[in-house]
Amino acid sequence: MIDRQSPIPVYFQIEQYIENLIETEDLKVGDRIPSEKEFTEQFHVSRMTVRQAVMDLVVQGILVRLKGKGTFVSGQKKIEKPLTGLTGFTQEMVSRGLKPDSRLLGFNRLHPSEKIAAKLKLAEGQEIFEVKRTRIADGYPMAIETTFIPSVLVPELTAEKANQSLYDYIEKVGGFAIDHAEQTLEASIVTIEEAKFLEVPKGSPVLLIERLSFLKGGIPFEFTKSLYRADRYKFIVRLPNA
Ligand code: 16G
Repeated sequence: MIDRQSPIPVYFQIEQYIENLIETEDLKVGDRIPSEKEFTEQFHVSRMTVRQAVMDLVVQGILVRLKGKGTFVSGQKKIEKPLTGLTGFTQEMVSRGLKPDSRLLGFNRLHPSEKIAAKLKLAEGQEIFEVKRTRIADGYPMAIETTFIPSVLVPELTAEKANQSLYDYIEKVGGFAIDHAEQTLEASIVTIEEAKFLEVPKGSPVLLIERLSFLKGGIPFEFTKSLYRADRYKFIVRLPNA
């Protein structure tokens, strides 16, 4: 089963073997995978090699480790999010049948930095709300988002309201029509603090997305910095023939 002549590292071959068992449904969601000892005997490899393969799959969210019980197939596939179409987190999760939730990490009314003021086209002295949230789907942390909104647009915003859908609030309470957004996407890794909020090992990969969104008439209403877990998200772009 293991090809020692292959340039593909042995741990990676074991990873592929386990992924293949899941694909062919020899291992189903919720099944316990064989123990490190069983794999070591089956493949004649060291425990370290098996551990590396299993940990890689745990970090990707394909397997989940339960203390004292073993390692199981998690059944969590990556969320595939199209990069076209302007939707908010709450709307997106509901449309996938997942229960959206947020944990408020910070809520402040303050004077913006020059960078934020320029992005939101704010006049001197205008304030912003800064809302920092962990975004959760079905109980699992998916992203950390820091949103900046001009306070003049939503003067009555409170911490409690900011912990629900901001897009809903802007449209239903503010009475504004959300029009379009500009977005960038980069690779990044979490800080120690972010790792804690996202419940991932330190140094884990994330997708850093910055979004500047506009109301009808071209008024910028939010600048948001999002860190999406790279093991839970996959972004899809449709490319028409150029
Ligand atoms: C999404 C947006 C974020 C927006 C939020 C509103 C991305 C990368 N980011 O997470 O910019 O502020 O939705 O969601 O998609 P809400 O209506 O649930 O507060």
